[in-house]
Amino acid sequence: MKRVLSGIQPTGSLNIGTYLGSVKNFVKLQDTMPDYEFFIFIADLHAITVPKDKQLLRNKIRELAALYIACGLRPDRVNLYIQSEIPAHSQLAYLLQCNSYIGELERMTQYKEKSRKQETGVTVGLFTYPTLMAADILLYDPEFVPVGVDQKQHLELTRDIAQRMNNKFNDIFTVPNPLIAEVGAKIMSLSDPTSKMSKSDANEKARINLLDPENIIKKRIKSAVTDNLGTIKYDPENRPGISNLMTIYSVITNKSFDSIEESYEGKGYKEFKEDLGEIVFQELKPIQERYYELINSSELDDILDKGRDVAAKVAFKKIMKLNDRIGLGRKRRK
Ligand code: ATP
Ligand code: LTN
Repeated sequence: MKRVLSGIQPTGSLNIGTYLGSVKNFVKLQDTMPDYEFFIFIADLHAITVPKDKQLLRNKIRELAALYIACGLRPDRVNLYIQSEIPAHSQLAYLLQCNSYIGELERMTQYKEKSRKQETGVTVGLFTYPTLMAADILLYDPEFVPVGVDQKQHLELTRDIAQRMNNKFNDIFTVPNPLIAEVGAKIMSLSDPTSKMSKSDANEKARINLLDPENIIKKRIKSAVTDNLGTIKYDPENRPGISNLMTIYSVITNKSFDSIEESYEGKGYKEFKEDLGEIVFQELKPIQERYYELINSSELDDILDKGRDVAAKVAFKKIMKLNDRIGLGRKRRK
């Protein structure tokens, strides 16, 4: 069966920007691509390329897994697993490192940016991150890998490495294609609508996290920056604040900007924001309810166990095949 694969790092908290811009899309793909098998994993090994607190990391891994299921990833369609529970990821990463060049890793923008920000203690893990990412992908021979634009360069490197390995080791890997989300909704910060809503923004007021309680959700919308024109009109160039709120409204309700404008003609921000607060709350309520059901349940462990078992089998087979083609260990008896 053809496959789609992606990984998510367990850092920060999921907010409505990531949810509306990415997770919701992902949930849609599982239904619109019925001929494909889905592999989605929590990239915890990637998270430790920069130092992490033990308890926080543990909690984030589980939180993210529960949230993805709560947002609608269906365990019968998706193999959801935790990267570090499958040793083949680290094994293949090493084998790929022996077939990658320092020069090509030095060219990676994310490495350049992250290592520049962190003046001392830049780890080898941060440097070799793209070869681990390539391993995550190539183990499973996916045809498509949905990622944000920021990961496109890593995907290109993965393709280069796959082709190089294919030349050396007799077409061992499928060369994957990036599936860059078509520019869907980009949700902006609630306190500065000219920059993206982001989990690393120090200002809490800038975002709504998926697990925020009702009063916080409504408070954040109420205090969202707009302008002093007071009319509900979509004009992202000149009126980014209200346009951003309208985008959130539109993505959740599937209403066009025209019809939103129409229903708020003659009404002001107060009424619009009250409605939007309720709309966002109603969207997040079932997600939160499902999340709290899952987070301490054995159901979540069963989902992650099943995902791990399916993925581990595929991954182990690939490692054995590659070891054999490289000439490692003893020759396998047929
Ligand atoms: P950081 O704050 O570290 O930059 P982030 O909040 O941008 O992180 P990521 O984990 O890098 O989140 O993003 C995961 C996915 O969600 C990416 O595909 C990204 O394009 C998408 N995404 C993140 N924030 C938004 C947003 N505000 N609007 C639309 N899509 C978003
Ligand atoms: N590097 C990615 C997360 C990631 C990933 C992957 C995505 C790790 N391994 C494999 C797709 C396929 C990120 O930081 N968003």
